[in-house]
Amino acid sequence: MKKVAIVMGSDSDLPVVEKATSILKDFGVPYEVHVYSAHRTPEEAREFSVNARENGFGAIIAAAGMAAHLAGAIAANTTLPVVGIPVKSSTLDGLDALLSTVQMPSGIPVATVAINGAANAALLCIEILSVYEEELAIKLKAFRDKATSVVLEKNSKIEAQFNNAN
Ligand code: RP5
Repeated sequence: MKKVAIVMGSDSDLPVVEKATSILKDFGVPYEVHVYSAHRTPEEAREFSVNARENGFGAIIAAAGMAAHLAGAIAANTTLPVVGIPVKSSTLDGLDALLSTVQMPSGIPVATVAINGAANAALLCIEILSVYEEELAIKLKAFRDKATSVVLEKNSKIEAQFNNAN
């Protein structure tokens, strides 16, 4: 199976990124985690991206905050799918990172998830790998079915609480 790379701009992004590592682990998807900054280590970020496909990766998650150019800088140097996580920092509530990550020029796509949306970043990468990995497609279906059951159970409780008295 191809690996998922998670690259973050700083180790301070780790609390956000851990939601993605947890899901990848649960699904049995091999992954690596790296710290490369588009601004502080541009050469290393480029080197990693250029070699990512031949190093066995199938998708890359890039998490960064503030003027978050990491996902775009990685996407510029690989044709692997890149999923960007805008990380919320202490100012501007993550809107800075969201706009920096999502507003890519035509031709260099970055699939941007919600601010701090690491769970969806992992799930999107798993969906990408599931095109060729039937085992992952089955696990994704089970994951969705479980989410459905959880909501229906909540609905039953709420309906019992509010509707039976009418
Ligand atoms: C970004 O700047 C990083 O991705 C991080 O979200 C933010 C702050 O980095 P540190 O100053 O904590 O290293 O490049």
